[in-house]
Amino acid sequence: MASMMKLPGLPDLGRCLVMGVVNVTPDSFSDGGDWFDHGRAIEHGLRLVDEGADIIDVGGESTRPGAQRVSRDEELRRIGPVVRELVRQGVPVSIDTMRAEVAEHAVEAGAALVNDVSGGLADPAMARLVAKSGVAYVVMHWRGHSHDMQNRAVYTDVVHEVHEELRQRMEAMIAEGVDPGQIVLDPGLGFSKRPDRGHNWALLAEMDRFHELGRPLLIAGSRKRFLGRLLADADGRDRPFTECDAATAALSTLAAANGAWCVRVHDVAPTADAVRVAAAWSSGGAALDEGRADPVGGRSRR
Ligand code: PMM
Repeated sequence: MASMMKLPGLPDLGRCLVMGVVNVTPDSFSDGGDWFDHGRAIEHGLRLVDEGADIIDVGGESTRPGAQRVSRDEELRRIGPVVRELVRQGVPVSIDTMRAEVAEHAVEAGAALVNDVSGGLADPAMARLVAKSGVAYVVMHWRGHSHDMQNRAVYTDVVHEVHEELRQRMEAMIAEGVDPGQIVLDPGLGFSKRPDRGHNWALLAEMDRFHELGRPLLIAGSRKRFLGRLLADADGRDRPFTECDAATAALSTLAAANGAWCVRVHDVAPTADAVRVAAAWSSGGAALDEGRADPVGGRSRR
């Protein structure tokens, strides 16, 4: 199954992995400003590992709808010390960036995965960097920068179009020298997908179509607006993202049960439990019966 594919430099625990988010930004959608200070960001990353995160995704640029870009130097200033310290403490680190120079800096510091929400479209130098470094690389479905991405959420058949565009990006990266074994695919929930049009749910309902592309899948729906919209109150007001963590954990369970390789979340503890429930369910408790003390990969406690 796609979820069990081994990626270079990353754990293979026989279950869906949990990626904990550390946004070192003042303006990210759900946690902007919370971890903007380097010390707090590092502490938070380590806490998420204690809660069961297998990978920590460090980002220095907000991609919330409408966000403006930050400079390369500012992005480097934000992520550098956080990536270095988490790597030093033995944490598998992912760098959430669209810039090849930022990815290069993080990989040299020991990051094991480059998480590029633009799938190589934002920076033409990204493919070369990824090919040269050999690290795992997330290709996400993307139609443009945050300032106007929601204007591009126009589809006749969202599943078909996202599938095709993702396949083309994967092939473009491979044509530039990236080994297919480095690639993870992500349908990009919330990115040029409208919360009021069912775009995100259509993609989730047809996850199998994305498995056909033959690469591990990353699902990142945590605290996104389509959850708030689903859970709107009787007056039609979206549920605040701070109250969407139970829905996120439910999403994690279903993503894991449907073969996701990894789920990216802000609130790690419930999802760490969710992926274990999904693994035990789908194996029929086989690992438990074998008497393994660590039936579904254990918690990655330090
Ligand atoms: N979403 C956000 C940031 N990084 N990376 C991937 N691969 N997929 C995503 O859907 C994704 C991402 C935005 O979420 P946040 O700012 O609330 O963390």
